[in-house]
Amino acid sequence: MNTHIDQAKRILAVNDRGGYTVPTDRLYPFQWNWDSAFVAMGFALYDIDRAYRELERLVEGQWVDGMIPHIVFHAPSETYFPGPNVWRTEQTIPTSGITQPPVFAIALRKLHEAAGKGAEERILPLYEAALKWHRWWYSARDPDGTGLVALLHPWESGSDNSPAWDIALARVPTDTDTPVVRKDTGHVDADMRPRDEDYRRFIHLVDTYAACGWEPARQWEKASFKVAEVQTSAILLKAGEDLEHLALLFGRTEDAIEIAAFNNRTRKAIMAQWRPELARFVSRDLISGEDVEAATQAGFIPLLSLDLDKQVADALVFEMKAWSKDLKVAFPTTKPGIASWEPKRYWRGPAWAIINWLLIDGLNRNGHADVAEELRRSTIAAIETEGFAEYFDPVTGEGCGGLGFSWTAAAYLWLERGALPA
Ligand code: 2M8
Repeated sequence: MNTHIDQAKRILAVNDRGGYTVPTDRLYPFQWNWDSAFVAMGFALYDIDRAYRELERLVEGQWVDGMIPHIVFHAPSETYFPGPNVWRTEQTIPTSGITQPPVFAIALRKLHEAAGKGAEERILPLYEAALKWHRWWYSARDPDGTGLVALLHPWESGSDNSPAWDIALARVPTDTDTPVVRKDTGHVDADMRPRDEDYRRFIHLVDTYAACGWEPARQWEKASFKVAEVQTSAILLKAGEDLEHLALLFGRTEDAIEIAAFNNRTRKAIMAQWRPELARFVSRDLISGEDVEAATQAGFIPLLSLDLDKQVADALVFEMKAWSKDLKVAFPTTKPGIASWEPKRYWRGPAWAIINWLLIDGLNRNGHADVAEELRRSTIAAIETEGFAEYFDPVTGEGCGGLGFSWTAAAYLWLERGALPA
């Protein structure tokens, strides 16, 4: 018996707060959106009931307009900032007012496959919730029908302080109505976290959107940060493919046609963001109209949801290998050696097991099973050596950030089973 598997399951049990899983104790004491989707896939390997429960509890926080918020504050806690009183969303169950990468429907398909026939009754409300959320993405975050969805806050990307936001975030003022009282730096080393200035801009955006009553059209108009983002769009497309698959299985032909139209639009739009000279896909800053050229992991995530020409896939893989050269743990979230590269600071360099999971699926999809297998093995080795850390310093391999981390445990359970196609 692999004791690491037992440990991973124990972490998920310890982080259970009653049908939902906190990312880690104290640092993140609530339910986070994309964390829960990854965790549900982990549970699906050995406890399908608990896997469904994770998603059901997340959906308790869904808004009437379809948005699934990035945090659901099921129970009070004083160990995190910003809490519900900063978000002021006035929902029955307190939630944040922004969203996070839509991994949900990817998880839903995996749960359905694990549950087998006869599980429709339980999955249908979750399917409906996912469809509502996908509609929200296209109406609220792509009102012009471009096919790329936009983020109005860096936290929506899940890659909070990525160098991808440096130019766009610098335009956001640092003044806030809400006092910024950070709690994160009381739990982990400040050198591993976003800077105070980043936090002031993050909260300035929260204040702005709260003043819009969290109404999507008003937020769109007032946003001083608006990025049509390639990683989120690629995840949305993969989730859209999985949702379309479920719609067809459930005989929901009209839904399937609607979802296929979303998917086709996004597929074409992401492809148009390929930049051969960079050997990466790029996001677009909707305020300046410029490409976001910062060298981050986001540029490779379209592997997950596009069937790329061999030439494009080979160029991406060549670039990924160049970034990974001499590292102890791939894949770095920023290109090593460039000015913004900080191997210990959160999303500015470290390797994250869940990003690797997405890349592994994408590499398998695009005919690079050998590179996928290498990344799978090195992710497993990093976790077995350092434990279930939030993320890893790619140079030293050191586990950093929060410990006993739920999505790292879920990724371990998933990746440990062997190289599986997406
Ligand atoms: C981190 O983000 C939160 C804000 O959502 C924070 O730093 O306070 C990110 O790593 C994000 O991707 C993740 O979902 C969250 C919980 O693990 O933590």
